[in-house]
Amino acid sequence: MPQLPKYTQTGQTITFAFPNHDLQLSVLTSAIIRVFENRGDSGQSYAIEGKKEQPTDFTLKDVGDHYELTTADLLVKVDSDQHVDIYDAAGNPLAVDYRGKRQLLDKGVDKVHERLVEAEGHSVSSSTTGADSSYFQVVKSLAADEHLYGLGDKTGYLDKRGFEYDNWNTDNPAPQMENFTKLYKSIPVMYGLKNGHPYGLFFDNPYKSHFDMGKESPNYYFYSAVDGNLDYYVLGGKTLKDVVSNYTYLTGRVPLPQKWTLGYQQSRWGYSASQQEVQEIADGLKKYDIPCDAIHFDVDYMRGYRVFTWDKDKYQGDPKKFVTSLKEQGIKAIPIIDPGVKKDPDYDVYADGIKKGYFVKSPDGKVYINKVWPGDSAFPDFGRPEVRQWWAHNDKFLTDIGVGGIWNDMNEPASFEGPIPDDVVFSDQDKPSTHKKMHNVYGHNMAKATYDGLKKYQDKRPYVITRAAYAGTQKYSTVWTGDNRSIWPHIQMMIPQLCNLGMSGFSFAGTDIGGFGSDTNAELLTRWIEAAVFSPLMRNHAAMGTRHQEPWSFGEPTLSIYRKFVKLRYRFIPYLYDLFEKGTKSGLPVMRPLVLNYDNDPRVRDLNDEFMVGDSVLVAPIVEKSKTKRLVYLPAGDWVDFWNNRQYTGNQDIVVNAPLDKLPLFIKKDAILPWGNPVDHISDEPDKTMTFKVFGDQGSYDHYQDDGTDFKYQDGEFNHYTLSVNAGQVSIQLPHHGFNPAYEKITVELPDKQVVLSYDAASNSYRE
Ligand code: MIG
Repeated sequence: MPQLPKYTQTGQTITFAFPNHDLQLSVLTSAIIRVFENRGDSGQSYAIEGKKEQPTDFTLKDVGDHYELTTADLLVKVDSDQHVDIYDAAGNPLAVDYRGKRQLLDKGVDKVHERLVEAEGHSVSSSTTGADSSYFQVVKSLAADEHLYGLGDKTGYLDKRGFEYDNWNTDNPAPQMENFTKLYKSIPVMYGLKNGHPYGLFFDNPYKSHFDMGKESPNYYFYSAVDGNLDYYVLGGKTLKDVVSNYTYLTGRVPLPQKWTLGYQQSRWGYSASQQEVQEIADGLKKYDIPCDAIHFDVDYMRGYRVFTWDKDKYQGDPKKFVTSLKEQGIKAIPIIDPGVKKDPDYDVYADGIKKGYFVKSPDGKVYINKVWPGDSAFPDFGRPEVRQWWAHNDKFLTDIGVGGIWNDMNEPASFEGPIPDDVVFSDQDKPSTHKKMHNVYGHNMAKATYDGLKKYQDKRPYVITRAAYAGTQKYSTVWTGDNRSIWPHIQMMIPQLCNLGMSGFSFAGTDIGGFGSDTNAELLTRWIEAAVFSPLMRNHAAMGTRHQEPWSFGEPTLSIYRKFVKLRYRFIPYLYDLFEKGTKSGLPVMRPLVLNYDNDPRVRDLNDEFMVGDSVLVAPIVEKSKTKRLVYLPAGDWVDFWNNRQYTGNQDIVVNAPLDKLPLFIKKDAILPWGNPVDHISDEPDKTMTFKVFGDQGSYDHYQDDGTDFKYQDGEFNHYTLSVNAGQVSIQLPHHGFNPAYEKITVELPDKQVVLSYDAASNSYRE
């Protein structure tokens, strides 16, 4: 056994002098430790902004054959072979380096057979060919009882164990199934529940990377990257919630959205080719009594797919007039913006970008051109702060028209004429770098630029929706999961996908309701609107050329059921808004897997067809064709059936009938939920009244209210209400009253009675 390396300490960073590379451990907090090995890459993190290190007590001891670094939450052991082993404070192993040799999936095939197999269209797996030219890898032991979560938007199931994934933002229109290793986002955070003990690892490296989550072997999982530094953060905490909270402390939390963004949104690729069609959709929503807050404008509204243009010919010469009229009808316009700028010297955005040198270039110095929607296009160099500012400035074109937000697509970046070569010159802030390094943060930087533009020119909480993202993009943007299909496996996938996105920091996420590609059908659309009624982003969107899937497309009973659930959504918006507000402080997602709330319960560790909304609402949608009843697992505690108030004790499976118009929905006993007024659109006018439903005869609840649009809440312009119910007695306080008017009247619905309280200015509280 070689000798332990020498070390030096600077502040909370210990540097161990190993022969090849120094290894650094930095204590950021008692539950966040950075493991860093400089392998020559420079530059700053895109995921982490600002100083995250807090003064933290820790000790470092030489215990003979290894060092031990101890904080209040974590114990890290470093030995002379450069193993890094992580334990919790009680000494339970969390992430311990694997000592054995990797066991490749098979012994490989010879070159001749490999070519034949590939000629038939099969791909030979990377570990077989050795094509996985890993620059470094981190291999950690798997326990028999270990479950793995996170990784953002990947396909498949809640528990990632047994699968492999790549981080290389990719637009692949094929049906996304569990064998897909990559989608549009790269969010390299993973969580483990090892023998019931939670932890997380965040690998902050934007280069292409790979996670094998115990597919190759049940004995280990590994992470590898093709370049960059070894740079990962160990995340501890007593519960899985603590660990998620620590991850979002590090990479940032979803900011408070505008309230209307939680409303229903209607979209279809094709609507925006004519003002008349968009108006027909708005009329349909009104006629069929479907509450709605936004219509999305896909690529067709532009002039020849030129970003930051609006084809006036399609909008009676005046898009602003139409957007204003839509707003008066209660509906915001959300236009799409792609990164590709049409190569056209007569087009000002292109000409300006060329003049200023803002597009990425081939190594020979010429502007790099690939094809996207507008045909030959140039790609803004979003890694540069100056280019982001320029892009943000272009947003003014849209904010002047009066849009409600901006939808960013194709920002992986996608390209139609082959992939962008690795060596195309993209900037890393102000330094020339490569596509190889900047690919996975391209969408992140575009979303950040869009956020900055909206903030500057709208003075509202920016509403950005992006398809591509990196860890940390949640600070700037909502996400949707891209091009799913109208197939049952994709309504099923929605649950684990949104739950893992939530655990990966992306609380504000949604899927295309009804399915994007392929033709939907009445039953699928119905089940989808039910399953998505709590989806943080609630948007029906479909591809051009597919069967129409507006709520009224299938007649009855689809329309009535659809309406019932959209109306239910609006009742729940104050609860969702409260959860978003709480999430700005806790970093916990709105929509969550049961394991996040009940990490001690082995039954929920790979539960793919149920989820929770906050701590109080349990949803068990039907996600299979022709099914009208299902098993619902209720975790510990007592539960109330939302539809009939029947009570159940938890820790058991129950059989629930769910005919086509029913979503199995359970509320935790003694929970209190705010209950929004029935509205067609979320109004900018403050609510004068509010209702709370009590699912028991006791309980307490914290409720938040502000103007729902701008940043004044940051100067204290918000109200914080606390409700408590004891043996049927209601009391409501207003511990923070900074927004006016506070509710004039509050109705509290108990199981057997209704209590109405009015605001009393003298005591600044509510009285019967
Ligand atoms: O190449 O703008 O995921 O939502 O409707 C397709 C057209 C480009 C992909 C997006 C989808 C959008 C579509 N876009």
